[in-house]
Amino acid sequence: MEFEREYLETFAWRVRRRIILATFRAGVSHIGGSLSVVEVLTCLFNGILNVNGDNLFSRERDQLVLSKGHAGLALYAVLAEKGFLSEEFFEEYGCRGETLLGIHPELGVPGVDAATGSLGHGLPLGVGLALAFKFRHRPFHVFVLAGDGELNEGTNWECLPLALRYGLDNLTLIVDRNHLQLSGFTEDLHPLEPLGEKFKAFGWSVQEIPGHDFEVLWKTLGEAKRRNDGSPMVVVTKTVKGKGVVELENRVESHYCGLSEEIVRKYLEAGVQQ
Ligand SMILES: Cc1ncc(C[n+]2csc(CCOP(=O)(O)OP(=O)(O)O)c2C)c(N)n1
Ligand SMILES: [Mg+2]
Repeated sequence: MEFEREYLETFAWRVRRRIILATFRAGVSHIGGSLSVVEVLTCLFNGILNVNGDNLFSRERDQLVLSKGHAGLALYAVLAEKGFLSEEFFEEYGCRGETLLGIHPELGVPGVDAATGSLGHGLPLGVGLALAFKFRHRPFHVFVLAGDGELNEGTNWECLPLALRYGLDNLTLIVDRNHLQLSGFTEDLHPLEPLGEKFKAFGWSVQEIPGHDFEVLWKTLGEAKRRNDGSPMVVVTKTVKGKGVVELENRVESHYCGLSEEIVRKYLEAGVQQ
């Protein structure tokens, strides 16, 4: 697909609407970290990943590991918006009964490539998938989407040298740099800066970009996928936790909370903000 800003903006608005309504129905969700990755996921599923309705369960295509699995609702909302999940199935989110659509992504959900939720395992898994593609001469790309607080897990840092050693230019780590983790700001609790410099010191290519800007995201993620330079890459997307719902933006409480009817109504009435 060509870059179409208006299409992407409308898609993202509709994804946020799904996240908001599903949270309202469920009573509570990891809404803050779901809202901060909407633009990234919107780009990935509208032209970056070669996923379509016919290859949802396949390993013979690009793979996405949603390492910050607590944002599963954002992924489901995108999959539903693409028509990859039925409306009935999407509405199972948050219901207490038997469903595959729980808080964290599970294999068996169409379009979910990795079961995640225990933080710190997505990047090691992504390294393995990218290595397998290299060994088997497959032309596919692996994207791993991780939280910034998630980088507290040592497993992320342990596999950086391995990705470099095997020249995994078919692997891109996206870090959702919203500066908040579960109980506070990352720089107060477990400082990460200078984050880009740290990845560079491991020999990775680094891009630090605004994470809600479609034009920049589209260009950066597209180039990340096309590269062929023998080095793994990290794209640090500077985002706002709770993005799109003013009452939640940049607030610790937005990590896991519910929404008032008034907030839901306000969002729906505001419509797409171009
Ligand atoms: C191994 C592990 N420890 C703890 C948790 C609980 N937990 C869920 S989300 C979260 C905070 C993650 O922060 P961040 O990665 O910055 O997520 P975001 O801001 O994108 O929501 C924690 C500690 C977990 N899921 N897995
Ligand atoms: Mg965070």
